[in-house]
Amino acid sequence: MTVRSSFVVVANRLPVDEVSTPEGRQWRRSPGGLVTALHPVLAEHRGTWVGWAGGTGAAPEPFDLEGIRLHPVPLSAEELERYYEGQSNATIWPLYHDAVETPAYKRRWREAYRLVNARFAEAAAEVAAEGATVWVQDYQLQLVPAMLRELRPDLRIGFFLHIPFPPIELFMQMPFRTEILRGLLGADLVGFQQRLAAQNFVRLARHLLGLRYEGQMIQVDGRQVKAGAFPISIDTKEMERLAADPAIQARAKEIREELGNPRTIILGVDRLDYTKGIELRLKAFRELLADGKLTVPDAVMVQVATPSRERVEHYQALRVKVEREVGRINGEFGRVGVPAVHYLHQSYSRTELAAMYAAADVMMVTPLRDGMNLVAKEYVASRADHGGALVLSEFAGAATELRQAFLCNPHDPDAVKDALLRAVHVEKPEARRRMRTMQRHLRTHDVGHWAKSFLTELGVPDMEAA
Ligand code: GDG
Repeated sequence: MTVRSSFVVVANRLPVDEVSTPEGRQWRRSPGGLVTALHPVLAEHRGTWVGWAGGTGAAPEPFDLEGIRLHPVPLSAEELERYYEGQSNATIWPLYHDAVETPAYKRRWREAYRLVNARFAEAAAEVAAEGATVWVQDYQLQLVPAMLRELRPDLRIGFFLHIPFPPIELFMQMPFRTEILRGLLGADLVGFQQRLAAQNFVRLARHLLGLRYEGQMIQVDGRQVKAGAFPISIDTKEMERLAADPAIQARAKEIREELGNPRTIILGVDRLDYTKGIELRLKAFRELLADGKLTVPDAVMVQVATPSRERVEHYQALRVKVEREVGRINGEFGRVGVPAVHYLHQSYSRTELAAMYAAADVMMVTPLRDGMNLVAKEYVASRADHGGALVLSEFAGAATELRQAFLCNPHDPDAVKDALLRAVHVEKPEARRRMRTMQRHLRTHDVGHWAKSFLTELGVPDMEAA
């Protein structure tokens, strides 16, 4: 029997992983800010999360986990390749990130995207109770709001885009641009990370469809669609608690020792993605070593590059480029037993990441374009000791809030080098002042605040009262 919910989240992935245990294979809630933020609302409303469970072929039956109903949507191997790797990650992802890599356009990807979006919309329509609120997440599902409205005009529909929304000139490249825009306009509220992105969206609605808007309210077919900025954040308390754990502090000390107790540890943590500016960060480090402004083993760099989208071509090419640069730096500046760059193409546990944050003197977050960037926020929240310094790209959404970071333009190698040097040499009291201000901001602007602001604006009654 289908369980119907008054609150439904629709996202590409379900917030669970299937793990092997002595009792057999079981589902476990995956760590992540989104599910942490939405869990209380979902639990209170007997909420349902609609999404792909991983794997291809038939989907598992809907099931309950920790007070949430999980409703898996199936994907075939071909759909995974066309809808997810193709249209989502080789067309929309690069286009929305300033086309820093050339987007590829393929009809069969588009068709799969349409088909899969329709499947998600149907699943949401099936599980939503009369008058329910449905919150659709991210760029993989931009057609869902309109498709769902068509099926269920009684619903209140929200959409949040986790990545940037491009300016008109770029968006206009997309072959099925009108369909995407119409898809998004099916929502009552369309949320973005940045005010500028929301502006791009309302202007696009006028440009492409001739729609009228006032402020951030667009008039569509006699309805009103609101656009707005809702900068996402992290579970600040949880990050602070993790970082304060004595076991993590001890592990941080051990990491420093394993690296040879250098004066300065420079850290990068990213999915291995061409938007994250990993290469330009390595280049800045190499040039500073060549200029003699930094020396090994006084300064070492640790770059965690979590494997990501490994079947997409641009990602394969990036891996080759990054690994060549790491080899070059270590070849020129490393010594026996003392590499200049510790490059880790691996995934780590949250606790090991927290220990790395605690061990790092300088964190480098240098994306060419990023919707928000949670790593920057995690690093700041984990420095309860008020130590450490953050180098942050102006093109990360996080730069709007973390003004006390060492901000830089990642397209300008000299600006990156300058920011890195300033962060390395900052006086302790100044570093502390900067950290403290940013931490205060994150305590009030955590992921719970994000979810609450969005849902209140969307008109979820209990959120307003909460
Ligand atoms: C998209 C937008 C926006 C990374 N390596 C490991 C690991 N991580 C965790 C980090 C962080 C998350 O993954 C990455 O989040 P980011 O925000 O940095 O980047 P995207 O994945 O590109 O996320 C972005 C975000 O959506 C939310 O709206 O901020 O702009 O692009 O939490 O800690 N976690 C673990 N092991 C790893 O090796 N456990």
